[in-house]
Amino acid sequence: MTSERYNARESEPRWQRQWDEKAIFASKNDDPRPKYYVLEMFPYPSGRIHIGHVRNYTLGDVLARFMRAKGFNVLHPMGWDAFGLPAENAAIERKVAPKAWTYDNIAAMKKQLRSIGLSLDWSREFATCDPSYYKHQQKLFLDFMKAGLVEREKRKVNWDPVDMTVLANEQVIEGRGWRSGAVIEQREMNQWVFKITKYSQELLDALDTLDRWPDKVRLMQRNWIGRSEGLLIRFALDGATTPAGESELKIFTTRPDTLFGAKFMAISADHPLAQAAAAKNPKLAEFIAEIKRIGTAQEVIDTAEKQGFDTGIRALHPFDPNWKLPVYVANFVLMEYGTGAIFGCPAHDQRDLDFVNKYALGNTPVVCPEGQDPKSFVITDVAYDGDGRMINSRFLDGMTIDQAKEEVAKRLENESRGNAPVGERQVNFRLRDWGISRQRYWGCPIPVIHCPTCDVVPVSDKDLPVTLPDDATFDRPGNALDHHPTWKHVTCPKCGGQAQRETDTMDTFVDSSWYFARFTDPWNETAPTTPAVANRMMPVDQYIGGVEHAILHLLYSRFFSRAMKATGHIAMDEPFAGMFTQGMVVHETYQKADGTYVSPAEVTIETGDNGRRVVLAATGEDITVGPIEKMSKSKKNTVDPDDIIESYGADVARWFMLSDSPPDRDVIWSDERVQGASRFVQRLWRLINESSEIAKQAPSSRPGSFGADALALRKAAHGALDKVSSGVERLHFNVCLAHIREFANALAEVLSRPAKPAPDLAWAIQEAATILVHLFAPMMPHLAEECWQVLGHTGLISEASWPQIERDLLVEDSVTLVVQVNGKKRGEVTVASNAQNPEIETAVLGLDAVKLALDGRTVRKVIVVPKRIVNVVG
Ligand code: ANZ
Ligand code: ZN
Repeated sequence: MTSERYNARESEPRWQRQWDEKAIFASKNDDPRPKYYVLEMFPYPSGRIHIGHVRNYTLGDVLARFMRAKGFNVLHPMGWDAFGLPAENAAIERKVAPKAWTYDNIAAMKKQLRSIGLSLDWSREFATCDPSYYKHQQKLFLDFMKAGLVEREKRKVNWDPVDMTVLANEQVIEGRGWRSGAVIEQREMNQWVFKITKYSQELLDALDTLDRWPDKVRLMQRNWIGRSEGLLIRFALDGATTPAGESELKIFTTRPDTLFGAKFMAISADHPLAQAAAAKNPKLAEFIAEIKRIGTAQEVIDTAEKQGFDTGIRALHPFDPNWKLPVYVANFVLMEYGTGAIFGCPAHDQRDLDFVNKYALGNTPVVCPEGQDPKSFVITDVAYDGDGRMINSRFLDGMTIDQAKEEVAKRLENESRGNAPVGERQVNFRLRDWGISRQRYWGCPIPVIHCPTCDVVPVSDKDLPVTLPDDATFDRPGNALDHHPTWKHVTCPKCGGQAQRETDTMDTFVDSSWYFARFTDPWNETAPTTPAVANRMMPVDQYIGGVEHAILHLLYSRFFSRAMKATGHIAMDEPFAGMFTQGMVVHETYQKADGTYVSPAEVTIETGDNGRRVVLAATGEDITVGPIEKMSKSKKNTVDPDDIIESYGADVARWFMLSDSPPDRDVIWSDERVQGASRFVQRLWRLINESSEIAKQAPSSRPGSFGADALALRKAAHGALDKVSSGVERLHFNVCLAHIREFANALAEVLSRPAKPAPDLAWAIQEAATILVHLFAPMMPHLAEECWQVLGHTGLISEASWPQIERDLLVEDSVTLVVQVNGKKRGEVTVASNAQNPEIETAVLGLDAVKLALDGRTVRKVIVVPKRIVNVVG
């Protein structure tokens, strides 16, 4: 028996080398076994792995190793989401080329990833900044263009005057650039867009089919797509008040039932009517300029105070030509949604209510909650958006909201002005086309050429990839591609004249929208995918990543699959059959008396009778323990995966990550608990070594029968096997770990008995130890390899099959009977060993296999041969 401690530092690299040398995690595309594709969101090569990565990749690795043992051809690849701003910032700050910076980081992080012991197929590795990857992305762009899924559009964009780039709305925080902090300006620019809105309805509908996605993610996508059904209404304008050439105002509303509660109209600052009115009204022009300065990004609009300016124009109520409504320019109306104009009903919309209260326009409630007296129902500060009956609404009075909506729609549809109906039912989506142009160097070049004669000319396939120049300079702000002395100057492929390359590069979200498809055949040099292979290996069976990507990344990927299907690169709509969002790794924060943060590595924690005392290790001064928060550099509450692996080993880090909370919740990093995991590793090591001594005395073949002690241990082993198997499939890892601990305790108890075990028990101990190693192998693969050897097994456990569950051990005192139909075996049934015949008959006749074999015939007789066979005659 060994008294040596398990030495992770010595063992882990040794097994990692063996796995590598035998390339056991490389999956083959022509492997005939059923495939299983596990994917974790690939990392951005920032330079170092952080603890969140360790958690993410450990979750995926457990599943990958388990499915491999279950006999699947597991695809578990890894790559690098390698384009993006930080590389350019490094170039500016440290004078290193973005390419060198990126690839150095990749090398460093790859080394770190290897030390975690992940079962990855590195033969498929690529970085999105490899020309051999983005070449195919350029091809996809051109194919999408031919298919009408790419367009050039004048767009109002968020312009960051410091970073000199266009920002997405999400990158604008309180009106400022997320990186630079500069006040964002609105600019009209020609942008390349992907026509994701062609799929709005489809992307929405298909959410219902994604039953292995978290509900919250589906809800977030649903809201982002934002489908609403409503009515487009053409309001006539009072000619006496209206600028020449304007005669009507189109609005979109989801609440046509509230028309009789209307108090004002509001239009966007970008609305043509606003422009027309401002031409003759300098005060209005000034107001418009002011609200444009603040910006119309959603973020800004939601938080800014509601403001308006009366244009003097009056609109006529569609049901009463004598009812005139003032038309305001308002800062909360977006030009990009609906028609850029609304009618305001303050009693039933909070925003409208805030607005009228500010400008003293009053309100009239038109929906009265059930049970309220309409006469006393008044609205002051809080709008009512619930159910009820129509009031103060002429012919709508007494109707429900739905009835009123229908009535208004019907009447206005049937009324016409000019040659068009006044009302028209309409479906609107919040989802906008995806603007992918970025005025940045370190991204995938957009493969088109601008020719003064021929306009936009696509680069031909044979000229792909359009590669980035290596000698770009970053000594002045703006797009280094644009500044490059020669790169953009080319001859037009069509007319041979002088022309210029597009200098915009693609949004990095494009890079991550199809990498999972590329992983299926990254060796194909001539096409983005090999459809036959991609269609076999896709979709990803289990995708795992942070909830921060729940909207954009997943939606863009879903769009890409559809666009790639439309252009013949893959055959499926949905790229991810299963989606899992993991929680964060969080940690206490530590602060000195002066408020500055110190890192966990700098403090010592003393646990005594008076509770915990935290002091600064260097000086002994008291440290205040602050709230538990997401690990971040600014709060200094991070732990470095390298340090953890160096002191405890990867297996301990992996075990800890999995044990302490459900994978979709946050896990609190705690040194004490990590030490607990470390002690458990040593305990398992002793347990397996002790078991191996006994195993040597076990009979070489399975005993014919088992005594009570052996049976009890076997039941514990197969029970644990059953629970862990189903737990891993559902990613309930923390529950699995609890079962493993419990089973280890049961085995330890048997080993602690003084008497020498009888042969049947020795056999059961050997079996139990082997099962135990199988169970923790996905979580602690290095320790498992070492234990596998100790138990005398040959080969690697990473290549071994998952043990067979003996189901009859799962049922308390049960027997398994062979079930026959007309003498032919159709299955088995496990029943309590004292079960009576009627009970057995019911169980047998309930089996699908029996019903199938009977094929509708009536049962004539059921013969039970006790403890052996049941024959159904029919
Ligand atoms: C009158 C009304 C009365 C409205 C009421 C709401 C409540 P969703 O569900 O998001 O589609 N709206 C329409 N276009 C807008 C724009 N460009 N900018 C800002 N707001 C706009 O919301 C549709 C509702 O949002 C519409 O219905 C309109 O206000 C407003 F008691 O019309 B409603
Ligand atoms: Zn030309």
